[in-house]
Amino acid sequence: VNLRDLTICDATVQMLEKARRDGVETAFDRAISMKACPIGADSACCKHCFMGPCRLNAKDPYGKVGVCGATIDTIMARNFARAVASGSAAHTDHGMGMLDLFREVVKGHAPEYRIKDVQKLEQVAQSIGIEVEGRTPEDIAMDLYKELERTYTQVEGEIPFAQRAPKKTQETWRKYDMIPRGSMREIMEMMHRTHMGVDQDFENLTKQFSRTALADGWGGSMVATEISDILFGTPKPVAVEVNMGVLKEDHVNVIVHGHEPNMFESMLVSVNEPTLIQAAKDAGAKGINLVGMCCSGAEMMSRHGVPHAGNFMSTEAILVTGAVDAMVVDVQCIKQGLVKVAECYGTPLLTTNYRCHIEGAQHIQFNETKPSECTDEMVIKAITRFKSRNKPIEIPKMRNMGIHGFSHEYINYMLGGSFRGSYTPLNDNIINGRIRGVAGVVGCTNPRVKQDWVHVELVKELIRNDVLVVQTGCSQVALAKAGLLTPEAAHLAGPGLSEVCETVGMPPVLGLGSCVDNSRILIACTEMVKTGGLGDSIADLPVAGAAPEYMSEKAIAIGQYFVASGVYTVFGVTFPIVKDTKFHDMLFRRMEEEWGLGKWGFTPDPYEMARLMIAHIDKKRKALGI
Ligand code: BF8
Ligand code: SF4
Repeated sequence: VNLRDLTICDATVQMLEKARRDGVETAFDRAISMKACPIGADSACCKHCFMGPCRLNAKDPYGKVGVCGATIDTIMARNFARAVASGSAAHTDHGMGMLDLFREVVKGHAPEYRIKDVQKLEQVAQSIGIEVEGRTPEDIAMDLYKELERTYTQVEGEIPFAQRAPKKTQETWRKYDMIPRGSMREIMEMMHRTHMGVDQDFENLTKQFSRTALADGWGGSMVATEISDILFGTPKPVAVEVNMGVLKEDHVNVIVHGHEPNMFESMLVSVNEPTLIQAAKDAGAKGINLVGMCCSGAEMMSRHGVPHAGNFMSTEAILVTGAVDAMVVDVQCIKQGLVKVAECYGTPLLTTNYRCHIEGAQHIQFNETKPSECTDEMVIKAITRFKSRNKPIEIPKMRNMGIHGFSHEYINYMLGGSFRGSYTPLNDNIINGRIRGVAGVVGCTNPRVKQDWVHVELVKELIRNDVLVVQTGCSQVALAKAGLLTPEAAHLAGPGLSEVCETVGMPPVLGLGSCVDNSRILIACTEMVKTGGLGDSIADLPVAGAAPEYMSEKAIAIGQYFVASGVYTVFGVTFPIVKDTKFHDMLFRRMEEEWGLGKWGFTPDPYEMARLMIAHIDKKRKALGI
């Protein structure tokens, strides 16, 4: 296999070459030797009970049913629902972790953290009807905590952030009973209803997994984003370097890879601790070099300009440099395969969250009441490893500067000139046609497709057609490595978009942060609706979404909450569903045509994907008469 067929990331290629020489195996190798199961890929199997597992025939979907009689539509809808439940659980549990920290901060139990962004606190509180005038931040924060706890624990009613959505979008949700009560209840009910012998109507299941997904997008993910902004600061544009070249041979290199910003924030404090810097120098290093990977890396680069070393499919490859003195992880997207690679290069792999131990990794529990205890200890471990480096080090030279940290608040500010301004200039540019529409391109990388390639080709095609692109997660890092998160990339955009970019001095591709920060896109869409001229609901907007190289269940949850919010969303790689079935028709047509929401699309081809998204944007423009 030619390594250039596996990834367009030069640094990853270089490290995969070295891995071959070193006899080290990665997920790329395993994806080649282990072909995907064709029955599972179509979601034509069920193991929800022990009369099975049952296999249906995707080529003749209605020719057979499971032992219990379950049809292909029931089986696919249940499998899809469980992916949504799992993905939503991941984001909402992350959000709950942030909310737990927020509560401890408000109560004064976590003295090393504080409310950093009072303006954001007030804005978020106001957005759900909490009085802020003449009150102390502590008072407002306590009320906000109590309100947001309902996102999780509420048994009846509507989760608080649902009221931020456009009125018409809310009405559609209410009509189909889709507004989440509390995420714990929705996820529990979803698991119940997909148990053997319960909900066996794909349409009814679609309503519940939409509600479950909305409990993620307008619930758990949004809580994660907003509370993180309040505690750690709302991102503003910042120039940051990405790619493996951010490692420094003469420094102690610490990588943090995961999702929750709290431990990473504390790590940032630890690496700046004078005694630890001195210890690193005593060990012969010039200093301590902290870099991020994956989503917590994306948050830290947006908020603090911490360099980013790469996305999901580069986490094993970067260990092959031999230059990583510690890889610190928390939760989600952490391949168990890292253990072996880390072992080969003598890199400590350190888990920190009680939810995520990995056999063969060392666990150092992170505790928010004494955060630096854990992070200091990990830095010391990294320094020790630096001292005992005994193998040749090879760091790929690639480094790409880009601008990151475009919160929806900042987009507002950038285009409108004031934090309390409006989205009027964006809407105006859409209405006058300079900007054709807005596309969210997000999600993972996946060894079943050429790493970064689908992301990059898709985004280039979109901006060439005057579609402004907003990004999060591993996709944002793919484009940053390709150099598109710079104002200079405006020349790759069509004439209208490049004119807007040049006037404002912004890149044609805006990086919004991590995967939970997809909630920023929901709010940006809402602002566009509320500003006027582009319809009454999110479903009216000339926007589309894509996750061209997705791999996780979280991506399915995100896709479903965008669809249920009114956005046409196209996935690549593979779609876990059999074509020409009733459930397929539900997701790919009926949700839009009959329920007035968004719908799904699928193609692995980036050019076709761009074409589908642009056609949808044009359809919405036409309906708006613009
Ligand atoms: O939440 S984009 S590979 S790192 S799942 Fe994971 Fe996918 Fe990356 Fe972040 Ni999102
Ligand atoms: Fe088979 Fe039905 Fe059991 Fe699923 S629930 S494994 S289709 S018998």
